[in-house]
Amino acid sequence: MTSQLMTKLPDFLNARQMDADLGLLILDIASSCISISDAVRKGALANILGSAGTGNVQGETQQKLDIFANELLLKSNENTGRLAAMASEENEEIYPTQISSGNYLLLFDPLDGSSNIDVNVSIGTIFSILEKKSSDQVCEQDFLQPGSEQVAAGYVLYGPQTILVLTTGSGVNMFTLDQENQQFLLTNENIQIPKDTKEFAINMSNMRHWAPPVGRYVNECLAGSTGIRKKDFNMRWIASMVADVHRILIRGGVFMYPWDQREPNKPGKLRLMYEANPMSFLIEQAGGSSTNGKSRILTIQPSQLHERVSVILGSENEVNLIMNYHNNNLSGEIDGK
Ligand code: AHM
Ligand code: MG
Repeated sequence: MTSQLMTKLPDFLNARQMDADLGLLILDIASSCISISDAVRKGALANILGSAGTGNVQGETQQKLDIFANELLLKSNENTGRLAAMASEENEEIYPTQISSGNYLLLFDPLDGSSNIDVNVSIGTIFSILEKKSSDQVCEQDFLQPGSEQVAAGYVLYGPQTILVLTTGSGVNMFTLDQENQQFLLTNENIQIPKDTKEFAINMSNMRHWAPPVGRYVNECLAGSTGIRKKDFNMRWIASMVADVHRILIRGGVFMYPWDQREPNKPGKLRLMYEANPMSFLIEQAGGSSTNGKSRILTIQPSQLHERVSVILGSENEVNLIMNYHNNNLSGEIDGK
């Protein structure tokens, strides 16, 4: 099909007969991400690479692009009247909008995979949309809803192509940015993740710190066709959750960023509300599964905006196996001896 015949994002949203403000909010986010994509593509030419020399609420050093993407999303969404408030990985507190009467709440990780910015590897923006349920003045409590309450979620991947992946609760669809006309066109409909896989994604350098069920699972994958799994596995780790999840949506696989002993008091590295929840919504809508090892991520009741969570998601049968190892505490060996 030529690009002239492909469905444009606004037409796709109109055909879904969703609440008009929700459709417009998704278009606002898409438009902000086109601007972020332009900056990513200019890189050094726009003096956008390198450290900003500041830190965020997570204690992480901010890159110039983290700050640029964050400011762009905040500023371009604060006067639309569609949002009551926003929350970002880069802001400790919630960000009430100028016209805080909007019905929606937007959460985002403006630039995920920051360690990949300066080495020209894929990065992305992750977003989650909730309804504001109370009529009181907006506060952090309004955001603390389980992921199952999301009305829409998605990400924009800044890779060889810029791709928007979106769910509004009835399947997952992908749109590719037509650079020339600055618009997203529908390129993959109703994505389904294969139930089985031979590919896993985890940062192997943390192996000695993992809990026994994770160690057991990975060791069984590494044992390949002569081991208990009776098949050879492949491994990938891009260190951009957006890019790793995108691969899983396209060809299956399992992604893990589990709790580990480096920071035993934290449940994991990734953030529940603007990383794990939107990705879990997409994965489930595409027929996959997502868990913290014991429970479905989308059922977790958040107690803080920036809370962290252990994440295991992807092909259903594989995630179920890892969950089974956690629930039955079938530890096995971590070091493979
Ligand atoms: P960020 O939001 O600060 O970029 O951190 C999240 C990223 C994920 O995209 C990725 O899966 C993970 O951190 C990689 O972590 P590590 O460098 O420990 O492998
Ligand atoms: Mg992130």
